[in-house]
Amino acid sequence: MRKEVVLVTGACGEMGQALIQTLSERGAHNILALDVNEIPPALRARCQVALQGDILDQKLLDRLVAEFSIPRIFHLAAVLSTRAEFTPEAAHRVNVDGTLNLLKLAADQASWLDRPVKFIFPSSVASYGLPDLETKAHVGAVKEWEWNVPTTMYGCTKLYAEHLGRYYSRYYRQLAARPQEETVDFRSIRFPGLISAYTVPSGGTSDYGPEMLHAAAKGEPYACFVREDTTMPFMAMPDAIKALLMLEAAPRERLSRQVYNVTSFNPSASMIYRLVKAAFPEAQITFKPDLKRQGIVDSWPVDQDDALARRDWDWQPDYDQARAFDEYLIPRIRERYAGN
Ligand code: AKB
Repeated sequence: MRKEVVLVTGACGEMGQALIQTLSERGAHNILALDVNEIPPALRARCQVALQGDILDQKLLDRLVAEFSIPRIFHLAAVLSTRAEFTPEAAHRVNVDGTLNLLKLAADQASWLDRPVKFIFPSSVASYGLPDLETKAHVGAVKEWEWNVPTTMYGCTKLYAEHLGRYYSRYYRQLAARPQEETVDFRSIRFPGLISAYTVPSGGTSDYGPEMLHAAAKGEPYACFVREDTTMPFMAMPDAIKALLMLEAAPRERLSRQVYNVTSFNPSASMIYRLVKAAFPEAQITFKPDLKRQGIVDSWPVDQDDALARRDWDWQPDYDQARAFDEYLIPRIRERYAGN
């Protein structure tokens, strides 16, 4: 008999770590964590199996299919927006070919299990692309089907992976004599920038928010790489994990779409600066825009309209801007760096 597990790819990433912590606190003892980096002992302790490996390694994925029954997949592994611009083709391989491998694995699993396999996929605000600041100001909060013209390789791969998910869940092997009955139950969330009190992102373009905060808490100087007026949506990490698990648990018949926006607050960079300064008055923060990374954030909307997530699966963030900073980020970050 194959052991039943919940597969989490990108386990060592910011979202992976937070998700595994929450799943294990909720009593999941059957987590199979996969990451291209070595999984640290504290995270490993929360998992039944922790594997270092590449989602592009077909032999490894075949081994997983042979050894495990996998009815739930959180496919979080990805190369983020800034990093992807330096190696677009490599990012495409990880974000698209890697996702394709996982979707194929999910379809095979569904056929073995004779029931749908849940495939939860974090997409991003980077799936949107606005041509200029005037349009960005004019458009405001975007709906899921608007402005799907990303300007980054990361955004292109996220948008395309959403389409692949839709394809695998509805049309995979559509011309076969006997189409597979049970397929992939693909559900995706377009996340805004995420801010965690415990981890610092790497390779993203929304990183200026978390970097400003963590640098201030560590007493390190920080040069913010976007202009003070730069505005995009953000969310505290606990809400991101809550959203993933809520969408996963939502009854399928209530879902009118496969891809949903979620959001929480959308401060300007100068607002983040003020919130950080209020908590850490000694913080040495300057603004030194990097025109190229600035261009990426300028192409992202000021906000996302998450009305459909609220309607279909009762989404609501626990942390608005004030609560995120006052009750989660600032106190937890103080604890995290206390004594440093
Ligand atoms: C990035 O900046 O690449 C990510 C994202 C907005 O999805 N944080």
